[in-house]
Amino acid sequence: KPDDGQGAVVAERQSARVEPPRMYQVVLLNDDYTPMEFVVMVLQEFFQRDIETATQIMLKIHHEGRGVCGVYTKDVASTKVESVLAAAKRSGHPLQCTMEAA
Ligand code: TYC
Repeated sequence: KPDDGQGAVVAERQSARVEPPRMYQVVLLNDDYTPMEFVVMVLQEFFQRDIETATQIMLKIHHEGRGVCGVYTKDVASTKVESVLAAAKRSGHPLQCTMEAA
């Protein structure tokens, strides 16, 4: 009996359904004014980093100009960027935070 093609269609739909979501890096940018302690606090508070890892990431940003804080789905990354920018603004620091496709 000839193949009606339904199996392939179902298989295709199933594989499409489990495609992993696109991921986004949340990136912090260096500046000359934001205190190092504030950046470490941000990395602990919003990115669940322990103090040693947070300090390492902060220093990498300080020396290299930018650094990845974490990789998340689009909605989570976007919320983290907004939270960081709000906290920086509230504290009067010029800290900049962006997201980019991983
Ligand atoms: N460069 C800042 C200073 O010397 C520290 C800093 C690190 C600022 C990381 C922003 O994303 C940043 N106080």
